[in-house]
Amino acid sequence: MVGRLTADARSAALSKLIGWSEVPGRDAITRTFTFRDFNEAFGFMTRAALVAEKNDHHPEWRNVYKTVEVVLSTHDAGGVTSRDIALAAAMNRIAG
Ligand code: HBI
Repeated sequence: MVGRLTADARSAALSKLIGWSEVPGRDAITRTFTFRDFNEAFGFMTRAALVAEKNDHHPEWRNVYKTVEVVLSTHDAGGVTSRDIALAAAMNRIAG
């Protein structure tokens, strides 16, 4: 199992991830993506879901119309790991 990142390592990784920030009071990271419409938001979720399933690492997320609110944390490890950073980077690439 991959281990939780230290606070310093998490900050360093976050500084390279546009739009992502720490969740207050929880060892997790979050970003809210806003698209032009529901179609684009759901297209993003579909592509991100394929990456998540391929890597066996899944997001907590909530879709309301054209926004997708994502929270990433590695449940097995009880906090943010390199797997969350990798999925966050993939989501940023998918969102363009
Ligand atoms: N997704 N975010 C997240 N965290 C996990 O620990 C996790 C997961 N998806 C699948 C998964 N773990 C499995 O490896 C275990 O539940 C068996």
